[in-house]
Amino acid sequence: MPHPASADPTRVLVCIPTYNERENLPLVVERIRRAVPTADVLVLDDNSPDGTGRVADELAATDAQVHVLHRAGKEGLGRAYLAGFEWALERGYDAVVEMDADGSHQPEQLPALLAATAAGADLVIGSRWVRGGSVVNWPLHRKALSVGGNLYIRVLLGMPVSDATAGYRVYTADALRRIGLDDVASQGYSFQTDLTRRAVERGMTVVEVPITFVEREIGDSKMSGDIMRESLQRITSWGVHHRAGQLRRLRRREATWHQL
Ligand SMILES: Nc1nc2c(ncn2[C@@H]2O[C@H](COP(=O)(O)OP(=O)(O)OP(=O)(O)O)[C@@H](O)[C@H]2O)c(=O)[nH]1
Ligand SMILES: [Mg+2]
Repeated sequence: MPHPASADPTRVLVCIPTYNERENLPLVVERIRRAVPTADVLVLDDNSPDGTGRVADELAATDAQVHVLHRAGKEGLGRAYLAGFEWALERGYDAVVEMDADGSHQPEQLPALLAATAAGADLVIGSRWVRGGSVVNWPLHRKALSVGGNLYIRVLLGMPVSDATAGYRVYTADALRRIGLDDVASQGYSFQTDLTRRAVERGMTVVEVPITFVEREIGDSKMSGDIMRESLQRITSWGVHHRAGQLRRLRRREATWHQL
C-alpha cells in the first residue's frame, strides 16, 4: 500500500567521501539537511590533512543526523564508499546515496533521484549525459574525457547506460546486497563503472535521472593520472572478458545449429 510522503518509512543515508574538503563540507551538509530533512548523513573522511575530519566531528556534535567514519588514510573513493555501504547495511537503512562533497552534486536534486528509487529502481544514476542533463563550468577537455570515457564503456561493455562513471547515485539496500560488495577491488573512480556493470549483469533496474553537475568552486580536484590509468585498465579488462564471453556463447550456438 502506498504511504503518504509524511509517513515515508524509507530510511535514507547520504554518504559523502571527503579528502581535504574542509570548506565545502559544512555547505553541502547544510544543503542536504534542508533539501531532504529526513535523510541521515555519513561523512567518510580519509584522515584529511586539512582537518576535514574535525569539521565533520563538529557538524556531528550539533546534529544527531550527521555521522562520521574516520579512516586511517587516503585509500581512494571506492574503499571509502564500501566502508560507508557496510555501515548503512548494518544499521538497516533502506536507501544509500553517493554524493561528492564539493557541491558538484546538488542536494536540491536529490528528491528527484529518491523519487525514482520509490518508483522501483534498484540503482538511480544522476546523469549528465541524458536529455535534460548538463555540466556547468567544465572546460572542453573535461567534457571530452567524460563523454569519450562513457562511449568507450558503452562500446566495450555494451551497457545501456549513458553516464556509467557518474558519482551521484542512489542504491537500495537490497541492490547493494545483490551486487555483492566483498570482492569489489576498484579503488578510484572505476568503482562507479564497476558497480554499474554489476547491477546491469544482475538484471537490476537502472534508471538515469538528468542532473546539472556544477564544477567545484572551492578546493582541489583529486583526479590523478593513477586514477585514470586504473579506470582504463579495469574497464578494458572487463570489456575483453565481456566480449570473449559473448563470442564463446555465439560459437556454442553455431555449433548447435550445425548439429541440427
Ligand atoms: N574518503 C576519500 N574521499 C575521496 C578520495 N578521493 C576523492 N575523494 C572525495 O570524492 C569526491 C570526488 O572527488 P573530486 O576530487 O571532486 O573528483 P572529481 O569530482 O572527479 O573531480 P573535479 O571535477 O575536478 O572536482 C570529493 O568529495 C572528494 O573529497 C579518497 O581517496 N578518499
Ligand atoms: Mg568534484
